Amino acid sequence: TAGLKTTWLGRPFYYYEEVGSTNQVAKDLAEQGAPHGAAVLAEGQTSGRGRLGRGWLSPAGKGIWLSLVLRPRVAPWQLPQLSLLAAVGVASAIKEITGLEVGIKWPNDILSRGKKLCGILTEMRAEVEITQYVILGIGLNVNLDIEDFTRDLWPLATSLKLELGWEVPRLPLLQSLLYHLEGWYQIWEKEGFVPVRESWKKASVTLGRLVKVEAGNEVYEGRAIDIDGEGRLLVEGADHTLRRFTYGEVTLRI
Ligand code: BT5
Repeated sequence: TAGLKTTWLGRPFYYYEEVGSTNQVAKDLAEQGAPHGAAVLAEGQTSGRGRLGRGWLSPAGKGIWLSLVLRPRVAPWQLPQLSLLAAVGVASAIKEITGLEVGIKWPNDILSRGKKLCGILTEMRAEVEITQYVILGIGLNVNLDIEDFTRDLWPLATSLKLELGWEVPRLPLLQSLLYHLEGWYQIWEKEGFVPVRESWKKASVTLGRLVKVEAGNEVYEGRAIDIDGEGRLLVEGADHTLRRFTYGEVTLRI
């Protein structure tokens, strides 16, 4: 924690050589009372998790596999805002350390040239109207080489090293990431979702595009026109009906 540029995020900081999933470790720590701001980082994960039961490739020493324990004093319906906030924070840190401009695909995939650079997994425990804790999991591909990706993943995924052509030092990137996340979190607490939403929209590669949204058994096609005050995606169909999506898989269409 010596090099941390934050006041509360990343304190305490738990560092592991290898875990199954940092989100699981963070969840266990949260259940045992870990405070708001606690962070869990691992060099490698053996069973990194994506959304909806999917996996996350996390080779040792090549990425930032990070989970944060947050205890926001907000109602559960506001929590999707937090994962959009995380995407904005990640984009800010990448820009600061590498100069790379990334795009955000709703809700919170970070892309470079259309390929996935970072994924975010938010898990929470809430009871009725009260949020107990949120685990914000961030998987950022920093120095993965082509060989690190599986054959089916490589056309869809990338790393900062592969985008930039140079090895990116992970420590300054991690420090910057925590710094920007803390900064955005404080803006969100003080001013609400509006400034976060504006910043998210600037980096969005989804808005204005024709999209296909798969949510549950449903597939809906239309133009993504905005995100609302809850972070939901607004899609306008050919018949001008408007649909809002809280979650779902978005495919961008030309
Ligand atoms: C996500 O899920 O994008 C959320 C990923 C969150 C990972 C972090 S790492 C730290 C923390 N601890 C965890 O256990 N998880 C979090 P989703 O949108 O469902 O995307 C998953 C899909 O992305 C997979 O099914 C693969 O197709 C693809 N994928 C897997 N590993 C990848 C990687 N390293 N880079 C890019 N794409 C990947």
